[in-house]
Amino acid sequence: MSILRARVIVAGEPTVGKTCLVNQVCKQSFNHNYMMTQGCEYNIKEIPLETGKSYQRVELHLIDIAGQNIFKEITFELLGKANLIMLVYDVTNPDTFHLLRQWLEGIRQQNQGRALTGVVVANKIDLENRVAVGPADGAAFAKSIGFEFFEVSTLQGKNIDDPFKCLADIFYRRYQEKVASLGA
Ligand SMILES: Nc1nc2c(ncn2[C@@H]2O[C@H](COP(=O)(O)OP(=O)(O)OP(=O)(O)O)[C@@H](O)[C@H]2O)c(=O)[nH]1
Ligand SMILES: [Mg+2]
Repeated sequence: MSILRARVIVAGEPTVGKTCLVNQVCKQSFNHNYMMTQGCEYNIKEIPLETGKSYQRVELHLIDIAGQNIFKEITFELLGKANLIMLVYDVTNPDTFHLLRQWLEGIRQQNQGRALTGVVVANKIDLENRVAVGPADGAAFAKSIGFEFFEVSTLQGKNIDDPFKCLADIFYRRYQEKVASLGA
């Protein structure tokens, strides 16, 4: 068995639910009150993978970045050395969706020369009556940047493990390709 480690940048506008999502997945806890992230928070999520041949573990090192502008100078450097990206928006707030392109640009600027991919996560789908960004738009955006798309409710725990599992799968596939190319 071997362990692969991936640095994942979790980014998006303030209050979209990044910290809640990470805490729900890593610690099974949900905070109803908004506790603004200052700078960044750091968590590790271990994902066991069924690879057919052997038992494989991927550790996602989650860098949960503060969305608030006031931290931008501090957080810019934290966007670097990324292996994967998780972009999160709030389905009730279209601005948080449209601003994901800017987040992606910022992350790309800090990771020049690295091939980056990841997932787009539409959060708060429990707020059914207030949905302002439909899944078709979310999926189209994700496709346009080569990312996978997931709809989740962190509050209800709905689908929350799926984007993390997907990131682990992507990372493992990439690792296998690298190993294959070295052996060739
Ligand atoms: N209804 C609902 N509320 C949620 C959901 N996920 C998070 N929230 C709420 O959204 C608010 C913001 O959550 P955070 O996780 O702190 O947001 P953040 O994206 O980390 O914000 P910054 O740290 O400022 O970047 C909190 O009040 C949460 O309780 C969800 O799936 N549904
Ligand atoms: Mg936060």
